[in-house]
Amino acid sequence: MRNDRRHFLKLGVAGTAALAVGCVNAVPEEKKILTSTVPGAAGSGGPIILSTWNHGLPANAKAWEVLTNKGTVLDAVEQGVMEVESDFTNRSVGLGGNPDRDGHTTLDACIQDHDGKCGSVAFLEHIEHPISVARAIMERTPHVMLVGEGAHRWALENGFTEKKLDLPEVKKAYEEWLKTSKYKPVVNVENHDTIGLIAMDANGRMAGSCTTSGLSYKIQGRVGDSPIIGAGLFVDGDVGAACSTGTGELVIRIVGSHTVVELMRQGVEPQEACKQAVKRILKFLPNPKDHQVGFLALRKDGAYGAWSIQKGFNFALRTANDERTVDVGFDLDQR
Ligand code: SD4
Repeated sequence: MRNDRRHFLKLGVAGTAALAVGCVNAVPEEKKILTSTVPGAAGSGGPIILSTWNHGLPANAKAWEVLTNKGTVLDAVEQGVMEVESDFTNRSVGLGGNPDRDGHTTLDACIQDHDGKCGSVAFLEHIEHPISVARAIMERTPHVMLVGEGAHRWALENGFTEKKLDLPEVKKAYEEWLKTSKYKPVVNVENHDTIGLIAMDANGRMAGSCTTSGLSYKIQGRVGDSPIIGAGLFVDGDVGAACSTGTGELVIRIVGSHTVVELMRQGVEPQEACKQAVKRILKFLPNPKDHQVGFLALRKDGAYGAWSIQKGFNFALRTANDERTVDVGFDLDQR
């Protein structure tokens, strides 16, 4: 897998320049990303897969494999993020995630299809693939969201099995944290690595998924934006899809992903839609340097964009001709 970011960026500038349908915003070169369409994708704009952060590369690779082996786009978004849920070195997704302040790793996830059908699970423990539980809730119950003990019981009754991990590194870091018990999210480091993945197949069908262990050392029972449809993820096949990462409390306040999709519905370009959503957050945020939020958007014609509060957010892109990460533009300069 190619994952050298500088290499990708070089490719990115050359590649996307040729494809650009318009470069929005007069920002310095290093803060700029292009809104582009996908080569050879006239009409539907797909297949295309976008996902948050570097761990989006293996997730996209899996999702691509599913799509190119006749899987549905829903299968692709589920199986893509399952790769990351099963990476137990990841401290903010899946069972390898850092615990809450009481020592429990609790998981949140959601999934949504082209037609807006959705499923969600939150505050779930000891299940390796919360994204699959979310999908099963969508497909096998009359509900959208199950949480905590009820969700756990339902999952076990419906074919999921328990997995209990005891990872020494996680335990050690938790014990270290207990010495001060100070809750302070570290921007872009250990607690902003949720994976959100949005995709479109060759027929223009879209879907999205989002999965996280949430903020490290959170209060027990805390749930962020990631399993909240409209906040951490929103898909409307008539318009496009969006997902978010970062401080969930801020995203929930503006129903972030829904906001991005609605802005695209009104004709705003994907990157600009993400930027306007970030702007809404910045308006009420007294201490923006302490927070990161990033939005990622895909329009139904294959145009895409992203924006974040500050430097450090990137996303992974996969199309027939392109596999790379893209550094995202931002509002606050932290250099
Ligand atoms: C949350 N948005 O729970 C998530 C945080 C995140 O890795 O991005 N975590 O608020």
